[in-house]
Amino acid sequence: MLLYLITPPELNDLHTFTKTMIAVLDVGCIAYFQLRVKNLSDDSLCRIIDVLRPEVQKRDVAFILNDRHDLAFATGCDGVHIGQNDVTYDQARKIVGIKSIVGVTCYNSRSLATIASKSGADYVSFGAFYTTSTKKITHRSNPKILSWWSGQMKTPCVAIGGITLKNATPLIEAGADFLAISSGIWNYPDGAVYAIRCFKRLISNR
Ligand code: TZP
Ligand code: MG
Repeated sequence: MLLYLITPPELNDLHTFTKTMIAVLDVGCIAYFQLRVKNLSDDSLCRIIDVLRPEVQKRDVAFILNDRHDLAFATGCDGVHIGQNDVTYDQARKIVGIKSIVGVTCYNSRSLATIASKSGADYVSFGAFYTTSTKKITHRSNPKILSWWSGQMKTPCVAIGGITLKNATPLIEAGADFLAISSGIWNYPDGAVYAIRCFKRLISNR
């Protein structure tokens, strides 16, 4: 069990964020890092990727871009995360190539996840498990889908949505392979580095 760190939705002070991100990554226990910022021009997005991507990749963490398979390929990201309203898995795979990571949002749906897995997705994500202000939630998930999935399928599953230190344990016990977290790290009252240290302890030996 490892973590999947998602950026805050806005990165207004990129310099300060980069320093915090490096300190967080250096704690360890993070497998994926997703850049998820909305409503930016391609130029602004590429500028952020150019700053963050090398720091993430040199720590052996996969740099995943949300939504934009085209830019993920063009800018040297390790992969792309696509939702059910983005391009299809096949369209994304065709652009990013067989070596890149493609992850797919599957809400609380066994059938969407089975289709994604059979198509070749590197991971499927289920959520939202809890309420969150990071994203307007259209689907809620139940931990039962994690136990069902991990009992049947080899494709790793990611749990997402409102995950914090206080509510993560049922998802870990249900069989999530990765916990995807944004506000539970960045908005933690004692700081992001402290939060990630606590998560590291929580998931150790899982
Ligand atoms: N998809 C479902 S919930 C969510 C996304 C991208 C937001 C995750 O952020 P947080 O702050 O951990 O709820
Ligand atoms: Mg999307």
